[in-house]
Amino acid sequence: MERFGFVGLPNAGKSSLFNALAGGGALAAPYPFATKDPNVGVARVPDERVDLLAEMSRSKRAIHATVEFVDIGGLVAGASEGEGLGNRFLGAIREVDAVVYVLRAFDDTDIPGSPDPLEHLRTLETELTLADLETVEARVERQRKAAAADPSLRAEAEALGAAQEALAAGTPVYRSALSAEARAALRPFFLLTNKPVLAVVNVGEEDVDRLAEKAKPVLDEMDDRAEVLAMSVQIEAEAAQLEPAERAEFLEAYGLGEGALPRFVHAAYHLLGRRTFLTTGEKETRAWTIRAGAKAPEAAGVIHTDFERGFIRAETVGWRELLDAGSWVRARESGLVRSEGKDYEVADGDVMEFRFNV
Ligand SMILES: Nc1nc2c(ncn2[C@@H]2O[C@H](COP(=O)(O)OP(=O)(O)OP(=O)(O)O)[C@@H](O)[C@H]2O)c(=O)[nH]1
Ligand SMILES: [Mg+2]
Repeated sequence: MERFGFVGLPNAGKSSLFNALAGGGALAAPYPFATKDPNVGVARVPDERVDLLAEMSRSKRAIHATVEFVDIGGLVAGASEGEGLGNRFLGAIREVDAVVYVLRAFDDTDIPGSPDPLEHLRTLETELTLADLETVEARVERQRKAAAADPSLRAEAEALGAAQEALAAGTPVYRSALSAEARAALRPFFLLTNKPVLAVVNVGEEDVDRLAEKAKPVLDEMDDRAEVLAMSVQIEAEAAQLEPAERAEFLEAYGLGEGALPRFVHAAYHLLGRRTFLTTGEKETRAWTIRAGAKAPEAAGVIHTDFERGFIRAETVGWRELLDAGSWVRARESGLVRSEGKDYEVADGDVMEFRFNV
């Protein structure tokens, strides 16, 4: 399951975003540090392909992919030195797949805080960078000594040294000049700024028809290093409280389509390079998440390690073609089902059945 950790200044809308995506459960309040303990929630990834194929196969169960969200307390300038709630909650998001910056761009004089997302971004990154610098400084000497004795540790030690230099200069690792290899070597240290970033620009209700314009300053500042998504977290959180039919009507009135979750997941999967393949049958129809570029045996391994070990071939058909054919049998009769081997790169939306031998 993909996991996302939210960071931001107090009152930026982290808990409201959590509610919008996870369907509620977090206290969102107009005072700083409303969140004292991390909120953890799981959401089903909306995916019509699963629903349609489940209907076609009369599956007993339809299993969507799920994602996890972790909402922590707000950070303030000086958090690394204990200001506000300090930065101890950052530990709760060390192991997430991506960090979500919640940047406030809504103006509301009743709610303390600046409405300038770039100011939020700067303060936030300073604190994350300082937290990482602390982590790196605690390790770098020890790692150097270890590498002197064991050359296999050299890449890690060198990467730590490079990270220390970038962080000390105030640059988060993901925005630094560190190579992909160096960043991979840093993975065991769980640095916060070494993770992919998705920035959510939280705009006011009055700006929902100008999302692209509101996202632009952050987009420019990020210079392609992060995914940037603008939304009115408030409206989306209100929508998430409603019954599905009412929700659709409510979002429609704002011209917001399906709402926050599909857009968020789409941006997040893009950021992380994730793809979905499907399996369908009477027992269940299910969405499985793989990395972009994964070959058929790797996809099989997501279901079961035996499938990967004993992989022979994968019967494969695009979900739309299968649906149009109406069943596996008919799709096969029409020659739509391809028999793919171990070098086949799985495409998003492939429906697969694995042949294996153990
Ligand atoms: N007007 C307006 N208010 C918003 C918006 N997003 C959030 N709020 C309000 O701002 C306040 C703070 O939101 P939260 O979601 O609690 O913020 P947070 O980032 O979790 O704050 P902490 O947990 O204190 O760090 C709440 O009263 C929200 O209702 C918005 O887009 N517009
Ligand atoms: Mg909160």
